[in-house]
Amino acid sequence: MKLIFATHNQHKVEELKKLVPTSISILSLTDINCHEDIEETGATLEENAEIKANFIKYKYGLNCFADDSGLEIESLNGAPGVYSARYGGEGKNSEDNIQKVWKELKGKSNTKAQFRTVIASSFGNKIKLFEGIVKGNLIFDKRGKGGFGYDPIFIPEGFAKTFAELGDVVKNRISHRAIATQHFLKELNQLKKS
Ligand code: ITT
Repeated sequence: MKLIFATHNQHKVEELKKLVPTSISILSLTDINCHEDIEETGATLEENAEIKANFIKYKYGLNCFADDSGLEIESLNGAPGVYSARYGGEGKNSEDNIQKVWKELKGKSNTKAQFRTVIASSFGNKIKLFEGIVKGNLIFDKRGKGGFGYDPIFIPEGFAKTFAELGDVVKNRISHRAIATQHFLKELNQLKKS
């Protein structure tokens, strides 16, 4: 089965490919020759995930899914959340985003944060949403070379290393994206049976 993943983020595509069974081949927007930047105008992760999935549905008439993810920091009332990609400026630059997190957290002792992913699937005329959350703590230095985005400063609960240090295998077992993908795969299995 072929599934379109409505994202331009190659890191996400690589993670997803490792999360789904080999019977499902994941095609990114680049793979279907869609190079447009889909404007994420929603006020929530849910709205943005739907916007991305609907864009592909209406433009190409293809079944697809999209994920919108963000880092939600407790002492910043859930910021950057839906604005995680451009928190440090328009460039979508991970280094700038991390610097901005550190600046906003300065002087705060509560470093609790969570990553949240919302997957929107669009099959036929139905949109469905699936959520995944991983809780953890932020640190004030960058550790590790794996992952992407905020991974070098995020230590998931129950671990002593950042997502960037833990690497793909562990991240893909416990991450926000892995949990949301498991829910989505259950739904796919139901669809196949019906
Ligand atoms: P698409 O919209 O094309 O899917 P994007 O990079 O803009 O790609 P999101 O809006 O979902 O993706 O994600 C917002 C930002 O949150 C992203 O750019 C990263 O900085 C961060 N992020 C998302 N998932 C992450 C993860 O698993 N680990 C670390 N940071 C992550």
